[in-house]
This record gives sequence, structure tokens and C-alpha cells, in this order.
Amino acid sequence: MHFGFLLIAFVALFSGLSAKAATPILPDKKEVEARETPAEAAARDARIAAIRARFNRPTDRPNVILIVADDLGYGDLGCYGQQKIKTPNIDRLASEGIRYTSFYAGCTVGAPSRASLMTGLHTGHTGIRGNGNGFLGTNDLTVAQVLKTRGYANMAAGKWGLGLMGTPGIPTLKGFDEWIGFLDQVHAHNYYPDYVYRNDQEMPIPDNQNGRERLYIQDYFSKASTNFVRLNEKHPFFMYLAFTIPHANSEKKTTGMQVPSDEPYSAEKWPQQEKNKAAMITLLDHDIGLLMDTLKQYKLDINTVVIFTSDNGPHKEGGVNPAFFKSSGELRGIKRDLYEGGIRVPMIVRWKDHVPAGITSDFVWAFWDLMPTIAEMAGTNVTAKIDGVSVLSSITSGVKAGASHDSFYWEFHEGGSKQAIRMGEWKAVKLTPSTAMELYNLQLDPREEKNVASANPEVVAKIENLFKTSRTESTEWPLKEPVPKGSPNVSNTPKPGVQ
Ligand SMILES: [Ca+2]
Repeated sequence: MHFGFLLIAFVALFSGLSAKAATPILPDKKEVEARETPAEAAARDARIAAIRARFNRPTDRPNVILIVADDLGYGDLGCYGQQKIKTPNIDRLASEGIRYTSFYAGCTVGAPSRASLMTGLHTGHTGIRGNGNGFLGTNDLTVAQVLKTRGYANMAAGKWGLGLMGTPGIPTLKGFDEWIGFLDQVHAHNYYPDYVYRNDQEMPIPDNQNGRERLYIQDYFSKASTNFVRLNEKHPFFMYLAFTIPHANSEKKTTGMQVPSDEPYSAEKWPQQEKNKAAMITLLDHDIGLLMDTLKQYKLDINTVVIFTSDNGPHKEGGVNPAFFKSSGELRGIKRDLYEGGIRVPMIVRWKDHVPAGITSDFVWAFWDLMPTIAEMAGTNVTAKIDGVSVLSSITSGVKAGASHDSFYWEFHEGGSKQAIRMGEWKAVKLTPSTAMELYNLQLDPREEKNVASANPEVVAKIENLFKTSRTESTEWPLKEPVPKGSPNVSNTPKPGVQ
């Protein structure tokens, strides 16, 4: 029997079991089987069959690595104009692939944005339209589940945010064979957690018990990513790296930008939290460099698509000011805004010998297009009704203009509801359901400074109609007017700073 198979089967079987009990001696295999329920035994058999199948599979399908930074702004990377924060590895990804300048996240905060990413729906149709305790339902199809039909080995690491234990929305029920990280978005604020989830079990982290801060969790996620490449050298894989940096530890208020070292910025005369933020972004970059080195080491860098993006615009939490590094670039707004700075994010696609290198494209597309695009990369399509479309041919041919849709829709619920639409060069924002829309021409006014609604009544009428038709009603996420300050009955309003 193949040694690699034995190794993986061993890890798959025993890592979760040993994690919780932290027993020094691994249980005997027969002993494990004797105390399994039929459901657990069936799950184990399925797991082993899946691992075994990997060794019989041809490598004709590309691996796909989807890296999603948390709260990284449009202007935080060197290749997007950042002057102070060093990101050489991500800049290299851009020079070896396509860099998109009009790519949009699913929403302006994490959970709805990630729901859009996973399910190919925009926030007019997703079940999760705001932060909170929402979860993916049994019928919500994810990109990982689609790739399972093509025999992919799927792994996710980092922040999930789409379902807690006990819900049908956890990663292992949504197509991921391997999962390590935070289910809960608030848990994910902690960079030195005393446990994370490893598949369906809590995995204690001894180095961080009793308030110790020895294992920076990003280092762990980074190690998991390179390990997964090594273990899946011989078969197609999908890796969703939902890294949690450079999000703030929001509970720590003004000292929330936690990082093991502020190198290489220690000597800069910047506020400490800005140094830490820069160091977090450079650490993210460093880890992507390690991942790319690993791909090259295993000769997988040609047959692996690497996609890099962020879940929403830059935050103003943890003691940082997003204006300090111009984290939104020249755009207006930050996280929690539906102006461009809240939702327009970096997007780089590198697929050596398959997509043209060094191209900058203004083609407009969005998170909900990723699911069908990745499905097509894997040689399949999504039969479920979704909002996204595959843009693979636009990527591989290096298209520099146009858009994947006639219009793009966002809604966001926190202390009231906001909506936005992009239609061609037009961008409309409604700050409350009852206020008149603001209308901007992004071609002439990329900073959204001059509201031209009154001069363009036909455009306003068309977009007003789109605001109504782009969404289905949601009992959980109805359009709401802002809640007056001091009101005791506040719903759909997570604590400021959550996610
Ligand atoms: Ca986020």
C-alpha cells in the first residue's frame, strides 16, 4: 500500500480524536471502531474512500487556491498603489497574472460577503445578508460541493463565519474534506486562540492556554496551507484560505492590531497600531510567498490557479485609521460603506501558461461570479439557480473592459439597511430604504463626490426599478430604516466591530 495513503489515512482518522482528549497514546484502531456509532463509521469509510480515490485520479484538472484576506483595502497592496506597506510576493502574483481594478466583494462586511463567495448569489438573494448568527442551509450549494463532483480534495482554513457547530452550515457539511479555523466570526478576532476547530471538533492549542500568547494563529493556517499542498501533490485540490489578517482584534480596542513582530517597520515613526497593521499585511504577503515556493517545489505552480482577493474594504478598528496608508486607495469609503472603498477590492488571478501575465483589467465582476468561474476551471458548471456567471473566458483571454453583468447589486443591514447598484459607469447608493438614491458616474467621478441624480432622471428611474427587482424579500433581513439612537429594540445590529 502507498505510504502516503497510510499517512493521510492515519492523520484523517486520529487527528480529531486525539485533539480533544489530548491523550499521549493514540487509541488502538479496533478500539476506535468498537466505540463508533454507525453514522461515524459510515463517515469514516467515506473519508477513507475519498482519500483512496485521490490516488487513482488523473491530474488533468487544475488545483485552485482561493485566498481571501480579511478587511484588506483596495489600496493596501503595492500592486494597487500602496507606497509604504511592502507586498512583494502578492505584487509578483499580479505581474505573473491578471490584476483587476473593478472587482467587487459580495458585501461590505464579512459574513454576507463570504456567503456570496461560497454560493454564487448576491446579497439580494443570499440567506445571509448581514453579520450575526446566520448559517448556510442544507439547500445552499457551495463551490466546494460543486468541486466534489469533480473529485477535488477540498480544504478550508481561517475564518468561516457561515455556520456554527450544530448547524448545517459548517465547512465539513458544505463540501470541505479538511477544515481548520474559526467558525464564529467573533472567535476569529483572537490571534492567540486557545482552541480552533479541526474538522468537527475543538482542537486545543496548548501554547495559548491560560492566557499564554505563543502561537500566532496565522502561522498555523499558513503551515496548514503548505502541508495540504504537500499531501495533495498527486491529485486535484481546492484550497480556500480565509486568512484573518489584517482584521483587528476588535475587543482589544486601541491595541487590537496584534502581530508577533512589527518588523520590518519597527523603526518607522508611525503610530504603533499602524506599524502593526503594515506588519500584518507584510506577513500575509510572506505566507503567500511560502505557499508559492511550495507549489514550485512540488512542480504544481503551472497547474494551480491562484486567486487573491479580500472580503471587504479596510476597517477603522483596533486603533488604526484607514486614511493613514490610504487603504481605500483613491476610493471613497471603508468597511460598512457601500461606496466603492467598502466593496471594491483587489483581485488577482495567476494561472501560469493559461492566463496572460502582467495584465491590468478594468473588466467588472464580483464575488458571486467566482463559484461558476471556479467550477468551469474544474471542468464543470453550476446547475443550481445562482446570480453569478463564469468569467473564465474573459480571464484566459485577458479581456480588459466590459462587465459580467448589466448590473450589480448589494445590500447591507446594520442599524438599518443600505443598498447599492452598479450599472455600467453608473453607481447608485441608497443610505436608507426611504431616502432618494445618490447617483455617481464612476468614469467621470471615481471618488463618488458629485451626486448627479437630478440631472439623470432616466438612469434614476431604471436603477430605482433595479433596486426593487434585484432582491427577494427576506424575513430575517428585511429592508429597515435606521434605528434611532438609544432605541432598546435593536435587531439586525451586531455590536460595532463584530466581523
Ligand atoms: Ca472582513
